[in-house]
Amino acid sequence: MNFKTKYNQWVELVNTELDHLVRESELPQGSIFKAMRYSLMAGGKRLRPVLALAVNEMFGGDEKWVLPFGCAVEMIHTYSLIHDDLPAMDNDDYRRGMLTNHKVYGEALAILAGDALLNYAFEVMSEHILKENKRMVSGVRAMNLIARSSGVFGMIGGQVVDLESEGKVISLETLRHMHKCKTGALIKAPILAAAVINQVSEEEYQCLEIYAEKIGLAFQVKDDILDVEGDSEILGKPVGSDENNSKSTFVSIYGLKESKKMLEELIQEAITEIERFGERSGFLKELALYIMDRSN
Ligand code: GRG
Repeated sequence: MNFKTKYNQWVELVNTELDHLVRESELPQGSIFKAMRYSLMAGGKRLRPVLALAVNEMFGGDEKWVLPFGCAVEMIHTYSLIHDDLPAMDNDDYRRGMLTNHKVYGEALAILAGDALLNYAFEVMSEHILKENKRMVSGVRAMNLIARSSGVFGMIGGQVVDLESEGKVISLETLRHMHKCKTGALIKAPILAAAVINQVSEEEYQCLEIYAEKIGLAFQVKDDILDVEGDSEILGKPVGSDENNSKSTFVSIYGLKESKKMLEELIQEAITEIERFGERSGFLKELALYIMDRSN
């Protein structure tokens, strides 16, 4: 099966599971479920759950067991996008080709929808783990990894550095640290969570960690490039927001040409690392190339 077909199959699987996990409700608080579903089911590449599923398959793992962890990361990712778009943060009107959550439901419910998705991610994972005694320890380890990656040592930490860097020229070291936390941590989390669930060896874990860090950084470099030369129709959000918000990006510091070179190098390094797994690495190799060539 070719890469795109396989990717799309996994996207379908994830969408079906998310649709099943977050239902509309007749309860008096029904509006929160609507607001959660609005952003969660608005499309998106589903890159993070696909990464969990791909690593899991590489080790011959049980798809049904890893899927809720992947979906939980997607819920956390969606909460971060809802909050990032709020007037107090980036104040964006469009996301995933649709009006942002606060534009439709108002600021208060959008904040709560983000909070609810974050909380629900941990409800989903913990309920799933509680179902099977035998896999409880590796399940809790995977959940802990996801918690840490989305918190103050990961995504939230990176967002704080981003917020406090606006309008300032920051060093390459700070820029890398910011992106390692803000974007990279939540790309690395599903990869390593699937590794932990499959009880991979120390050597295999390290290899996946390097691959994850390379594609995580490459993902951000590409994001910065797309913000300059992407198509807003395809991206589903306006371009040029980094410049408008006076953000330091790889492009603003290095220029387009150098950023593209950096992107190619990171992807090549990621491929070299994952090739250690031999034939089993086919999908993850192609996925690295997809990150480089993506248009949204
Ligand atoms: C508010 C705690 C908090 C964190 C926000 C993720 C984030 C941190 C901000 C989003 C800003 C941004 C555009 C970051 C660049 C990388 C990124 C996460 C892009 C969006 O991810 P995609 O391209 O989105 O995977 P889809 O919609 O495809 O899921």
